[in-house]
Amino acid sequence: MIKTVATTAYDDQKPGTSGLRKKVPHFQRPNYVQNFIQSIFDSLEGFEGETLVIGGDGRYFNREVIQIALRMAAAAGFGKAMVGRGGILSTPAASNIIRKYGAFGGIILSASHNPGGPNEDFGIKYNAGNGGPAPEKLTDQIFARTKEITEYRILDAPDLDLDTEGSFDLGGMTVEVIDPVADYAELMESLFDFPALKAMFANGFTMSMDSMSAVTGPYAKEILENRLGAAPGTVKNATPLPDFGGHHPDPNLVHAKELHDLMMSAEAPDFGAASDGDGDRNLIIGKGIFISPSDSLAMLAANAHLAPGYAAGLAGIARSMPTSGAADRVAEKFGIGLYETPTGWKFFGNLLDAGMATICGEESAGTGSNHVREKDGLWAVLLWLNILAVRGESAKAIAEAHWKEFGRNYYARHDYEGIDSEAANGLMDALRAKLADLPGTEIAGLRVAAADDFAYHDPVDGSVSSKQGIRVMFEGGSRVVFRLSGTGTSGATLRVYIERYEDDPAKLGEETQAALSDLIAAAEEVADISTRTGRSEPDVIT
Ligand code: G16
Repeated sequence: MIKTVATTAYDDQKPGTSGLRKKVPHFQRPNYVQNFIQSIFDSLEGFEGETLVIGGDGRYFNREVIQIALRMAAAAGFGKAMVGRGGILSTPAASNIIRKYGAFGGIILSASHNPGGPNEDFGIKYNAGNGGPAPEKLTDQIFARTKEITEYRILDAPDLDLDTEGSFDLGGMTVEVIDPVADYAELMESLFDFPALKAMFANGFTMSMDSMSAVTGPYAKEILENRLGAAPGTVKNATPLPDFGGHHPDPNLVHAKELHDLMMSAEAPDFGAASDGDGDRNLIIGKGIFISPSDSLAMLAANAHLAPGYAAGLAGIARSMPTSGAADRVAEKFGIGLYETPTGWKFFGNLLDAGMATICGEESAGTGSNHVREKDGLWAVLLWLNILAVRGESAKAIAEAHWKEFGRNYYARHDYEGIDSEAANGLMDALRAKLADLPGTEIAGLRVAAADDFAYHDPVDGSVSSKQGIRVMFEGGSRVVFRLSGTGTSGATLRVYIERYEDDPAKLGEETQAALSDLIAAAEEVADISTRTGRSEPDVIT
């Protein structure tokens, strides 16, 4: 029986950079989940009898919300729901399932790299039939709907057993509980030279993969250890836990410090990698060298043709605006398009669908390609492995050769987390107000060449997204970029992105923060960071 339940609208269900993210107790408010899911369905058309994919990263509250989503999907008229066993689907795996089985769309439950647990973060996002995050037009519609919703519809039925694979009936809708890993592993096998990787491991190649007690554990174990023959134990923290073992499942140098320390030690294996809560981010650390996400994008793009799936070359490269310009030089060399988008994977979807870009990447530890419509942590790891296998060189040697050929974009991101929202907005407003006067002036000894608030004109659908980050560009090609994060759940997070290009062969091996010190001073001076935020130092530097 379908019940129609009266509800009261909330005014804070605006999806951010990647869906709606809040603390678990916030999601547990009366009908908070139901309102948002109904608002998604109310904003879609033509899904009667179609398939909906549902899965999440296994964090606390995942199972409860999947049961609600299933009952609401049945009430809304979906014909079928595909759910990962145990409610598990990594974000890239969900994107693949949507595409492979021609689903109408999918609901992915995750707050990505944010911590999990009864008082930590949860999230819900909708992905469209191309497998990618809902475009802004749709998230705006969903938000508008959440503000006026008065009722939702739900099937009155008991919970389904999500731990047994098979087909079940739920009020006339078929629920198929599927193996979360198999389709994804098959896709990876179609893109990369598994026999070559197998041979590399058989010849003694060693690696450490930190799955951070998050969703990629079962994927990484199956692919690296079972299919490619990496030594048992190669994948660390391989069991997804609802609270990620109490850690932040964020693959950066702060939260994956153990891996970093190992990779810098005498006992380091040949290669190190990590992924995040929902499996779409990656961290790449070679023996003795951290590869920044921006550099990783450029190096993967420069070498992708060495993997079977990309042997025909790339159609183009896309990167988010705050990501360094390292990939631009690769695109220039290959004579292919380079697209600069706002932060948020959703902006790559049109370029990928139109065949304009093959590889995309972001400074926030995300890289991916046209194989799905999400960034993909394990994909990046496997592409690196494929390149290492073909070139027979270390990651360090490959990085150094890359810098020699293309020059090096020294790059860092400074995050000021959980700052007062008003102070953060005040800082951005003040910067915005002086943009027109900055060109020609000197800041901390550097002359400003240009300054603007980045706006994106989508070349495919003509849509315009403005206010996407403030750029202060200096003579010589260096820049600082300021934006507020769209993924935090408490207060505001100010991100300051700092970049300097260097092609003097004698200056390619500097320590990053030292190489950027004048720009760091300029960022402080132009934005008054310490006075406005009350912080003398960033919380996280990546
Ligand atoms: C999400 C988005 C990414 C974005 C990142 C950081 O990643 O999918 O496109 O780069 O957030 O966004 P912000 O700077 O606004 O916090 P994830 O891995 O959290 O889904």
